[in-house]
Amino acid sequence: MQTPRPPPEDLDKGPGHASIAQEALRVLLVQMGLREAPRRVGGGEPRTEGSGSGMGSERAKEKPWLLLCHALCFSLLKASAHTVELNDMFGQIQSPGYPDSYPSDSEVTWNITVPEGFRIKLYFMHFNLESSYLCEYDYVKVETEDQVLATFCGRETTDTEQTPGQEVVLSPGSFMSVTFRSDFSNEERYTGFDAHYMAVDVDECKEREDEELSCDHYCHNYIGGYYCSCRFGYILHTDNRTCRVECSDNLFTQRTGLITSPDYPNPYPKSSECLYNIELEEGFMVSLQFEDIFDIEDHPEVPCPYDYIKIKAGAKVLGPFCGEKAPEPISTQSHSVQILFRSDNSGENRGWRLSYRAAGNECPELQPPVHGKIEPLQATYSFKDQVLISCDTGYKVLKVQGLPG
Ligand SMILES: [Ca+2]
Ligand SMILES: [Ca+2]
Ligand SMILES: [Ca+2]
Repeated sequence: MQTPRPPPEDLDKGPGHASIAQEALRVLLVQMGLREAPRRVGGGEPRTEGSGSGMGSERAKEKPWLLLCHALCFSLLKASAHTVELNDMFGQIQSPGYPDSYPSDSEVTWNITVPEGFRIKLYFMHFNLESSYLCEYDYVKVETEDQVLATFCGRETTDTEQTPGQEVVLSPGSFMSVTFRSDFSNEERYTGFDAHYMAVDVDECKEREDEELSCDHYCHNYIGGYYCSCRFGYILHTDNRTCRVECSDNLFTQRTGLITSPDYPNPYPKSSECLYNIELEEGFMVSLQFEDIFDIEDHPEVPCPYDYIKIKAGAKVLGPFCGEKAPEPISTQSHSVQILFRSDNSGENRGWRLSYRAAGNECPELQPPVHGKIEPLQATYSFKDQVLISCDTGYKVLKVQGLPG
């Protein structure tokens, strides 16, 4: 393993034979790109892995003139750290001076922004930076606002440093920043890098894991965006994501009937408001009974905040009902009942089924005539029941008594 370079502050050896002022001037010229960097005392051989302490003392010889330089050309160094804003759909990024060797003490950041619905693909055609343990010296760092995507340095990938090679860096969103930094010296000449970027489409249909954003039924990806559509019989909700049904116009006038949530026993549609009206003549009273599966999205603490069923009978309102336990049978005492069922924009629940019966008031006891019969023959009769009274052969119906209506 290569020994990490000690920070300049830890170095305490002398400046060698060159005078401090001369060295400072030389570094200034190098900074300005006017002069080639000097070879260091002890030769310009690249540091090798496991070379250990020798390197620290080699670097140590640079210290005093280097500190002076930092003081002298502070403003120059500052000017070399800059940011470039890139907003095109594609582009090229190169190290300063490319294809010539890059200067020391240089820092450039390219902020790449592409439109929403795209991400950024970055790749390198050429890469040649000074190598160092964990890329401490010179590096190219690729980041988003809150995440480091890659750090590259060196000439080839080792255990502790990585070059981009054929690797493609993809941003998760529509922003990427690329920072190139070189430290205060180079062991030899490095030619830097040549990178390219392009905006690529995000396939929202394949990548949306968040239910709050994904399409309820069908998803259609296109370059720069996506849209949702619905199965036959459904309508896209104004949220452009969930599929609702039109179910506000159900009228029941028979004395018995069966009502279910849409698609029962399959999961009911999202974002829907269904209204079922049971309307019978005055004199009837409707009773309701839930059957089989009852499954409406609920919450352990808050009563029915998402989906619910509400029953309105005359002036009475029953519910909201939700959860997995069906309400007990309900005698509404009314001939007119409205059932409201509402669902929100998420969840998969199977819904409900109820049967209703409308019963009339009971009639006084009815006896067949002495020489005749009643059809149908029942123990009791109620409001709106119809009977046929007929006489035995040779007799006539004279008067009908006690039958309502
Ligand atoms: Ca360097
Ligand atoms: Ca897309
Ligand atoms: Ca729901």
